[in-house]
Amino acid sequence: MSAGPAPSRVGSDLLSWLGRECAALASVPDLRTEADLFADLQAHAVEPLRVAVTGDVSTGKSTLVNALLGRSIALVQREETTSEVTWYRSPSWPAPPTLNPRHRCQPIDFPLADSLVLADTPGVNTVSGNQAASEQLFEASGGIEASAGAVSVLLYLIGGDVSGAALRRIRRFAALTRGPLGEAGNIVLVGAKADETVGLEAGAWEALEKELAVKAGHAGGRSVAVAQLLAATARTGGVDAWMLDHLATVRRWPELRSAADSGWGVLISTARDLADTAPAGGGPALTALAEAVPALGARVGTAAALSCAANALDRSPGDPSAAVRAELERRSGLTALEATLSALAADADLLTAQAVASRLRRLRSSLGSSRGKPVAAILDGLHRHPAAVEHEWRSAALILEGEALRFVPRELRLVGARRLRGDAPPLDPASLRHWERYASSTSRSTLSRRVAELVVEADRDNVDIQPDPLGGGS
Ligand SMILES: Nc1nc2c(ncn2[C@@H]2O[C@H](COP(=O)(O)OP(=O)(O)OP(=O)(O)O)[C@@H](O)[C@H]2O)c(=O)[nH]1
Ligand SMILES: [Mg+2]
Repeated sequence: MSAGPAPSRVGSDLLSWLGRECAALASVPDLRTEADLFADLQAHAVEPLRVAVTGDVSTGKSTLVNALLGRSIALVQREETTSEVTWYRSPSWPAPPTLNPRHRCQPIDFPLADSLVLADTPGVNTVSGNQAASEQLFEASGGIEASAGAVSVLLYLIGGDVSGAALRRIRRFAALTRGPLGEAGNIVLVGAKADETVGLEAGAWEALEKELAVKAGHAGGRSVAVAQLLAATARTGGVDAWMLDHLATVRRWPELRSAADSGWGVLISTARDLADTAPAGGGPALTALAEAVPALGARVGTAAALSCAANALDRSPGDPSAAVRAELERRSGLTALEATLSALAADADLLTAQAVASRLRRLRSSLGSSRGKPVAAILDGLHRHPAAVEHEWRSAALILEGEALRFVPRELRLVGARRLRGDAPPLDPASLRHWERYASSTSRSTLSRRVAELVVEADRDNVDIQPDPLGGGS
């Protein structure tokens, strides 16, 4: 075990150092029994950002994972389905040791594979009790298990209202992985199946995102609405000749498009009525459409989405499949979620370091003062690492970019965040005065005062932090 980190380039250097230190713990004679745990801590430190997808049963977690993977790999069904935790990770990352027999690794290349590893998990409220397979990722009973908090970011899918149980679970995870300021900034509330919960109108999505942002503010996170089924269908080959044939039928009969707005039942009865009266050649296609409704529903969720997909054929006569895929993907909102994930992945070094440090802190308490000494030495080294100040500033930036300090005007928050990240010129006098006032206002929370202090400090020190050229996380 080395005495402390060698001072060098900040950022991913810290993680390499942390990974080596965790690996070295395995050779401490007194700690040999924990070898698997140390190997997992090492893997956690050096691999891309660990992201887990969780939420109630059937909120569409596996569908979202398939959309992000661009392939239908995770099993999707109406009823309770996922029973184990599957880690999807680039084949270039060796599998970490299995700390839980109900976790497995699936090597796969996917668009974000260089910047994150993705876990699909059972619902948190299963009848079968399958959530036991993933609980350890999010919570620590007794507050000491170092295998808890083994993910750095949580995507928490919300199917309707944000329940008290969900908020408690989210806050427990935030506490497990908290950063230097007490807030982790590593939680995304996902308004899932938005097509079903609020419909496809842009205004309804804005309202949903605003509502979630308030809750995400309480949870120290950020929020985004998605209709993941539309993205999964667009990206995993769901827009095939069979579907295009049915869309062509919907396109041909304006009555069907308006019927679709009233739901599948009305669409079926309208198609059947039309089939009886349709001129020669139209009947079979209409009857086939009525019969195909359950299978179409499994691809687009709502009849309104089917009608939107048919409208896309009108607008782009060139390549009908590409037009429909583009429309479904646009409606799904998935690119906004991917942008959020990419932004978090750009802070992978920070988020991973804080998650691993939290695990080490719990490990030190569980080992006691004598056996826990080598772990305490690592924590001490982390504290003294040259990256520590930069981490505190970037933590503050993450908080400003999320929803936790929503009462601060958005423009001011974003300028403050950019200043903390060193990629904006000095604050103008009016903004600086705002931040100084926040920093000294006793009516504000400790968190907001500390964040304001750091903005002022970063601005005064005028140090421009350059982004990590390796992208962090590895
Ligand atoms: N309307 C609509 N339905 C969806 C969406 N995403 C998933 N579904 C449907 O919801 C059901 C459950 O989807 P899954 O992806 O299996 O949900 P899950 O959260 O992984 O379920 P468990 O693993 O059992 O907890 C399936 O019938 C999906 O087709 C969506 O964006 N919109
Ligand atoms: Mg599932």
